[in-house]
Amino acid sequence: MKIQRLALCAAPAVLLAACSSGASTVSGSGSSSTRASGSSTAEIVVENYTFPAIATTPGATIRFVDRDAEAHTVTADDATFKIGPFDSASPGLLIAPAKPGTYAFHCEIHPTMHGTLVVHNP
Ligand SMILES: [Cu+2]
Repeated sequence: MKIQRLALCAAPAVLLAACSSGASTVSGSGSSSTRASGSSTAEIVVENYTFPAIATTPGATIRFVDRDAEAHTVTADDATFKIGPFDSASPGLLIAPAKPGTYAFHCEIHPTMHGTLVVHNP
């Protein structure tokens, strides 16, 4: 399901425009913004130039899916981690820090974008 939609969005400009303009209504199979899949991989949707709150466990893999027209980065304010730029064609993968705590991060491309990654004790 998801792969099919990605494939459509990767098709020529006309389709791509259709995909992005319909994004708000075609939110798909009820998957909301923050969803921990139960395994150690969580998927985070970055949409409307906003990061959702993220809670995870040490060493977990977090997949950032970009639904905006522009690329983003996830850069810890204290430089503990940095991924990206990633965009709608290729998600970003972040391995959560091993040390529990609260990490503030931002997007280097859009200085107004800020988020918080909370790493819980395992
Ligand atoms: Cu950004």
